Amino acid sequence: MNHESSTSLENLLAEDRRFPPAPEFVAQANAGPEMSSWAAADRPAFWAEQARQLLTWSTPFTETLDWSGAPVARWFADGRLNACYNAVDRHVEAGRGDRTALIFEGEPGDGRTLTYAELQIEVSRAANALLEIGVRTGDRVAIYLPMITEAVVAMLACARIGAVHSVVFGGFSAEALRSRIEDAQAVAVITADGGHRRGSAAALKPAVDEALAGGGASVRHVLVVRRTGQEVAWTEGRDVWWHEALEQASERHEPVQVEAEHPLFILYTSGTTGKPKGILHTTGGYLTQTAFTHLNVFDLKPETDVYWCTADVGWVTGHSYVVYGPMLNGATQVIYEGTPDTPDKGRWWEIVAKHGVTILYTAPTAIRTCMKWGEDVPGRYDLSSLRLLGSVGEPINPEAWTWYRRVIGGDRTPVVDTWWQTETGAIMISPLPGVTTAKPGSAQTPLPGIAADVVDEEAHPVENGSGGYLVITEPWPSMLRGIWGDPQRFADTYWSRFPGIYFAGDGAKKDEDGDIWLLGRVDDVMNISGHRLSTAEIESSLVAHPMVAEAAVVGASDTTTGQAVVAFVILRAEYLDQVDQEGEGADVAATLRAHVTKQIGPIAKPRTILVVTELPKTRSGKIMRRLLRDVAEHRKVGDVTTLADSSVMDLIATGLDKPT
Ligand code: 6R9
Repeated sequence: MNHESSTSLENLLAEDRRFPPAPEFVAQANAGPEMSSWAAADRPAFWAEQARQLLTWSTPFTETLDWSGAPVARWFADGRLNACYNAVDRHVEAGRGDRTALIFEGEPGDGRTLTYAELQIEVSRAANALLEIGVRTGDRVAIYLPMITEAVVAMLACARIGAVHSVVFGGFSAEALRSRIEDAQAVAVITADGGHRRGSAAALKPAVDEALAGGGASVRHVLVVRRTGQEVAWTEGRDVWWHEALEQASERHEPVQVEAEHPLFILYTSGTTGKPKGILHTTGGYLTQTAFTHLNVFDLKPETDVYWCTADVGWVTGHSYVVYGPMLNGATQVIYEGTPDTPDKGRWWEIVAKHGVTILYTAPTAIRTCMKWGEDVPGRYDLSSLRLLGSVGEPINPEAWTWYRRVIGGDRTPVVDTWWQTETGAIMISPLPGVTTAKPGSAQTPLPGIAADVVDEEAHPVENGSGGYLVITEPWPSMLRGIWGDPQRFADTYWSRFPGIYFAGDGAKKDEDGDIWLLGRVDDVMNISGHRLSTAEIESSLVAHPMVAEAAVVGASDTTTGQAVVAFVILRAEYLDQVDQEGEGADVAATLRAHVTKQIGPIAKPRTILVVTELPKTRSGKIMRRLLRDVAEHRKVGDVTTLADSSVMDLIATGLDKPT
């Protein structure tokens, strides 16, 4: 365990505030204490029952779990179903078509609501439009959109025809989009002219054009949503307006019933190497666990709740808790296009008050930002509709947790700290709001049907009161089925550290009651504002710049974003000569920041760039990021005995007088 983990651990375990669920909440809660014992008695049978209760199958399954091909699980494999039918059509067929599905808030203040019946028509038209441009069952479709209703419709339309969506976050660069399109061999891209961000129209289509100019030969068509109305370049024969295609398409479409193990989506996430991993999720198991967790962790009452998850569909949280989980349960939900401070810092709370939001799910980084802005901002709005708050994406520090409950939740609402990953597909560890006495800062207990533990180096469960590695010891329905096109990497990445056991990459601790406290990643993956980024990915981007000879990137603690990117770079000698002559050294940081933004996206942009003459390396040539983290966090540098040359740290320390 590294230095900062052990420090934060002491802070965390000094946290002794307790929040038992209110009796009124317990009395109406969806999940009670009996659920855990039922699930523990027969895990597969528990999930089979959830799959039957929560989903509609065109062919009921008779097999529950097949683990004979481990680590690739097959759940409910002989059943057939359609994800979009389950998320939309069946609610209409059951007479609930008039219920509002989506309440859209555009950043400029425009809005739109869609009922389930209206959504059924729109997804049917979109499915027909996809068929019209030649997309077929099993094909991959890249989606590169702002947070608008069409993003939800596009994903569901793919699922409706059995095509596999690969959503690429709209904040990612053309280069990131190109590599994802090529890895998945996508046949079509769905994008928009642009989206509204921080008060202006941010273009998206040019990035698609650039991505396809530099590769992406598999793409035959680009569907373009008109959102901002800005000018777009047009490639005749390839580009098609979304609204025109939908207008011409029939509003009737029969959902394609697929096998439970049919791929539903690929979502790329950062690993420890430079190449992002295409995490593959399939249909039946994924839908079962997203529906189950959404219903029980958020205690959803579909008739009365107004749910809002602030995540973008570009992240897994947007997949599982904007699109699939809520819609499978027939929820009414808000989606918001823009930033929390546009036009002012009260925007989120204005939305909560305006729509009477009852359940809010967001990330610690957003909560800490609101704390910084001051409690008088939310204090200006009526937030009394809220009855449950959720957190996801990174460890939530107890101060942020208690602030969230007190200021946003009026000292009344349960707070659920939900631990999960792109790979797990759905929530794995979280309090149950009507059962668990909450501890600020702890995700606490594996959900019913989930087997998680904290183990030592030898895979032995640690004693209560000790720390180690968080692992999942039994297969779960929404587990990833692999890394797209790379089964070996799947086995190596998740199943080799502790053979036969899924290792998530997180450090954790069990307290005296056996509750789990997450301590952050133990690998070279950073968590910036709840978004995963790999040090290697940013390093390889930096060294791709002609100015840079070598680079090392670390995630340093940051009070707002959790971690921030700090880059140590060694410049090429030729460049240094040039700087000396022209005195342009100050531009180094700006140039490299712009370069990383272009290559990966703004979230990967280093907060700090330090120009150094050496990097600390072990004798085997591995960069010792631990030491660089000490420097980046202004700590006394730790043990340097494994360095090939221990004087390097002195060189770095002296060079730090002028951080750029
Ligand atoms: C859903 C999501 C996964 C990584 C994960 C962990 C961190 C997520 C957390 C949490 C502590 C929580 N993480 N939720 N850490 N407490 N409640 O965020 O997926 O983007 O794949 O990130 O995020 O480190 O390993 P993803």
